[in-house]
Amino acid sequence: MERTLSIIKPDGVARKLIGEVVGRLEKMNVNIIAMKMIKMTNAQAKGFYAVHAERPFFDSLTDFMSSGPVVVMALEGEDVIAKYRELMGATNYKEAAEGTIRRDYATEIEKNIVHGSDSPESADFEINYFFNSFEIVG
Ligand code: FUP
Repeated sequence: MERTLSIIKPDGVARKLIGEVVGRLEKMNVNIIAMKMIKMTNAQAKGFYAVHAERPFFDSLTDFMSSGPVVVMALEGEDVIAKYRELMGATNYKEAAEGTIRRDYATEIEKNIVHGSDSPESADFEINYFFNSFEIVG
């Protein structure tokens, strides 16, 4: 069993795609074990994306991620990190496979609707960044 963090980003929430993303998750063999809507401060977004602090897109990305509400979820299932990243599609939506969330809905490399952890280590950091143990039903 593995866990991962999913975020429906401000563009996904603003475009009323919460149901679409959650619907796709529920069709996969994974369980949503935590879920809430929050609006990050800029500092919280910077803390979340600290691994990207030196990247040229860091300020723009963290401004965007704190620009409106997001839905954060913890998912659990077998091989869920890879499975969920497959459902999301490539970071650059133009390279994302047919039928993926990013291919279907992303409009820019930054505004790509969803986030997913990329390793067990980052999943652990990211889930604990947003949820305490009482909020996880797993
Ligand atoms: P991903 O794991 O697919 O979300 O991608 P990364 O962790 O590499 O990047 C995190 C976010 O930074 C992406 F979702 C979008 C943004 N980004 C840019 O804005 N420009 C880039 O060149 C790369 C990533």
